[in-house]
Amino acid sequence: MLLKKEEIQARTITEDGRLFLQKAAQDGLETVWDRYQAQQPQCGFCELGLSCRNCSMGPCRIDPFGEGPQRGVCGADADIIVARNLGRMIAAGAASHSDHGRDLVEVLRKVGEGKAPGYGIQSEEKLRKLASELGVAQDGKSAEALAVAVAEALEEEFGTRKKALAFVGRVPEKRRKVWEKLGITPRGIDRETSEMMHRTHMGVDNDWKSLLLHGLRNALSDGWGGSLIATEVSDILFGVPKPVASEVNLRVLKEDQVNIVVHGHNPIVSEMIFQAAQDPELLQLAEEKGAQGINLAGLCCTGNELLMRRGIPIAGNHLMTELALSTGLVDMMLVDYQCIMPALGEAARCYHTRMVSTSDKARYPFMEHREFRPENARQLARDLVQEAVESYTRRIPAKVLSPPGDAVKMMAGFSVEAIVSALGGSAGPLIDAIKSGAIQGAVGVVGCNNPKIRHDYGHVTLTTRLIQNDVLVVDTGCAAVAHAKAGLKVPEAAEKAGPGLQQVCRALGIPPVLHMGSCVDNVRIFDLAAALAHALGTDISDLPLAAAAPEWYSEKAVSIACYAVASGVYTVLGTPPPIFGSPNIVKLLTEDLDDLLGASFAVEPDPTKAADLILERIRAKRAALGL
Ligand code: XCC
Ligand code: SF4
Repeated sequence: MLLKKEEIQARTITEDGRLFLQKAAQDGLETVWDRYQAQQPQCGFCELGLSCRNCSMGPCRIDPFGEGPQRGVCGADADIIVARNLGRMIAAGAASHSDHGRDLVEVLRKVGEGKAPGYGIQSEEKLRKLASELGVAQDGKSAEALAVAVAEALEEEFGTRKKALAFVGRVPEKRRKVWEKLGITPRGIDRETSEMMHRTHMGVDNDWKSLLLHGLRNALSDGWGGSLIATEVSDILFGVPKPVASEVNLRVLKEDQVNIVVHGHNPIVSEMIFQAAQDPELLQLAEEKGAQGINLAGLCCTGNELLMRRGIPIAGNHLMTELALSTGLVDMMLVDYQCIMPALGEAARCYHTRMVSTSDKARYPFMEHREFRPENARQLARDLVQEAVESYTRRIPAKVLSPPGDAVKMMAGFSVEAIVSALGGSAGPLIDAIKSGAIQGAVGVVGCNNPKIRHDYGHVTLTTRLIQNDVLVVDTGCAAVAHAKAGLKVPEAAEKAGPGLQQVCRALGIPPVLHMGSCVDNVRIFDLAAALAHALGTDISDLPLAAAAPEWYSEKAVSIACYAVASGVYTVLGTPPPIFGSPNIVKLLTEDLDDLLGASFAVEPDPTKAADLILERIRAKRAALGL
């Protein structure tokens, strides 16, 4: 059934999205938007966070109108139930990022042990830096020996033996004191998540405030632990990102080439596919089959990882993953984990696309499973690229629609190291620009897409308004892809910025919106914020900074938002989190946290209003600094 024009326009602001929503409908493909519609109305108790199924005396729900039951079977009230549910969301998000980090540590160790052919140490400098930060002796150790020792020290971060995670040392002292006072210094990555699961079991922590405080600690174990490890070890293994030019949207898929799309999060798989896709023998094979080459493209965060380090083009963000298949041009899609909709395998059956899952812990219906391990990754990647070439010959011409026009140009690769070097070697010029008011402040616009919000509208509207007001935007994840598609990531986009920011961008040759990577790379933003705070001798919460997740959907985003606020950064959420069943918790998170942490949450689905909230906050922080 064809979709009405208005329906399509209401779903997405993107041109390629609109075209392929119709194509998908023509092909009879069900999308995330169709399923979202079929779910209406969604459960009001769950939306408010007022349902609980933590035990088998339940499930229970609290009547928000005060007429029905106000306690679960165990006696838990609205505050306890909302806090427990939020706590478990944080735990799931922190666990996801941190388990991703752990997989990288495993590869680092195997590289050191010589058991991971094809992988290597791309940044020995970062390895050595991390070693000294972790107190690992370097005395003449080879890079390989050091990799093993550093991996061992990182493994300790996951455990239960420490009083504080090593990377808490990067946090400004004032902030560390705040955490100590509140008792939320993260101790062990797995410990905090495990403790959250314990506390939220029936009959354990029934004080909603203490539950939420532990939620912050759990989130900090992600931000200054699991995610940070994921980013640092990725940099060691695959290189520290540097500014790189690339392209974005579905037009990066090429009709005359073998298209391999990587989707998921962990660069362990995508980097090996990247290597294999350049193998001269495989390129030769592609040519023999009539293809002009092997075209690798990314989706979601593993796409961002490849984009940041290799300039590999990106086909789209979260809500585009099904639509990418509907081009009929994807010869193989390789997935690892997180944000891979279980619907994808079945969707691909409409086309010739080979769907391959690669991680033992992430299986999907209608996908074939080919297990990647450090030991076999190089060979398996080669095999799979070869199979993708075979798959190219089985395209179904009647199902192919090549997106017309050109992809949008973009720039990525802004690691902290790259930003500092663009500034001429220190953060000084950035601080000067903030002091002079040329740049009013900086905001991290991050997070997902969500069919509850018009696709990309939240990101692009918010960010455009911020840069117009001389606020530098840094971004990651699906937000970063949205901004790129909207053309905000080329140096010429400076013309869309206010006069001050425009001048800074032109002088440095950078876009007004800087791509800092995948979602684990949000830690880069906090590294930068901590460095600025150090340089000024203040706390992060004193700086004119903010964060926003206008279209978030994932539990990981909840963890990120919580460590952002706990680190001292005011954070505005577009999609309402399931907390509104507890007025006490809403008040704590949106008001009282300001006194405790110097930062709080706001919930504002309208991105224009969200921008105004942020601008107001930045003005207040500037005034307090006497700027
Ligand atoms: Fe997933 Fe990371 Fe969200 Fe995008 S932004 S939908 S978490 S891919 Ni991470
Ligand atoms: Fe119900 Fe309490 Fe069990 Fe939750 S923990 S399901 S509120 S009895």
